[in-house]
Amino acid sequence: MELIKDLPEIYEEFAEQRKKSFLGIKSLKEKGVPIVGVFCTYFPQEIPAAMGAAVVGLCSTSDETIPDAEKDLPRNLCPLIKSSYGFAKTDKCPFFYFSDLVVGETTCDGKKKMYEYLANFKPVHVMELPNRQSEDGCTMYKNEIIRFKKVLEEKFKVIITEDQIRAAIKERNREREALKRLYKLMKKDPAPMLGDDLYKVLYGATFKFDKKQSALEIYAICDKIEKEYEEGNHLEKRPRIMITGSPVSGGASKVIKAIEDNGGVVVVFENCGGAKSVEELVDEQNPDVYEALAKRYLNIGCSCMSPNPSRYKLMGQLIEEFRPDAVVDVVLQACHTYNVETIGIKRFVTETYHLPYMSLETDYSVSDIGQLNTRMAAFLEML
Ligand code: BJ8
Repeated sequence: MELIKDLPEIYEEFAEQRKKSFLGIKSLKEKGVPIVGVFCTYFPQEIPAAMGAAVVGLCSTSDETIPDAEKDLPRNLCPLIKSSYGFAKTDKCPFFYFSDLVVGETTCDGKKKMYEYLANFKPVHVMELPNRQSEDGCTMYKNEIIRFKKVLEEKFKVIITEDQIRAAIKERNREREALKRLYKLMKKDPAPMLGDDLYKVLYGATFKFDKKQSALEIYAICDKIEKEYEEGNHLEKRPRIMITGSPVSGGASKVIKAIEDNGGVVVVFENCGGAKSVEELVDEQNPDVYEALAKRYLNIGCSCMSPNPSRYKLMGQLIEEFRPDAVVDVVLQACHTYNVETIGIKRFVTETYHLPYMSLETDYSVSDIGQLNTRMAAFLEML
């Protein structure tokens, strides 16, 4: 695929993709395509994809709807949870509006309790996610995936076959491979692009409903970046940063900006939205498609798992691959699980890898941007 546009224009188009897909989802709805709204990386996308449904990430990353949410929910709750609820309550998320079914998982306490109230606005199905990545946990999640498949079959009066699931697994794996090729380009030093631009593509791609086409586009972008890199078009040398912790989309993307406005470059996102959501493929050789899905999804290293070895494993792998100069651990305010995990992550980063580490707590507001910039400038200065 030939890309005629320049890279900055392509990045901006991906940044606009969420808004552009408002119309896309409307037209899918008019054609009778079932719409499934989701919030979390643990959601096994292949099951609804197998029946031809569109899967869409629901709005949850802006502080615009938080005052409305705080009328019902406690103020000292994670902004992601308040924002999600606020969008549903105020009907300001077009994806929520068009969703036939909203699916949540029993991840952190705040989220799973919030889903109880979300059911006042939409049909909600909650998947029971175990908190341990044990063999029993895997069997339990496999059964949950089968239960979810039955819920879809009953609700939409369809039969979902294993062959359809297998095809969906292949399609999503091809998309994952394309996204991996893109973010692995950041192993180059100096980096080929800003982390902010990389994130625009990673985030925008989740709002492309034609996954085959999306994978082709991403491969074409990779080719273009590589060609430009060979011609000497890349960033100057900058301190290389890994971001880990809570998701940094929307309001929390100010952290990426603070790093890059102060001279650093985010070369790898370990958190959801980055490698945590994409890195591991579903095993296409496993004859048991449900087990293959359960294993892949349950292996995600979110702090709601206890213990959480997958996070350390992925971080170690990414540190070795991307050679960051430091790690920034982002905690969304009142996220107890990521907050408690900071001490373990700090020890891991500083004692095992001897890298500088910073944890910071933030929300979706603009109130701490000045403070973030000051802290980041001082942190980058010492690298
Ligand atoms: S798999 S990171 S998308 S749960 S930040 S709502 S954990 S209090 S966003 Fe997440 Fe799934 Fe995990 Fe990823 Fe709770 Fe923490 Fe808020 Fe969080």
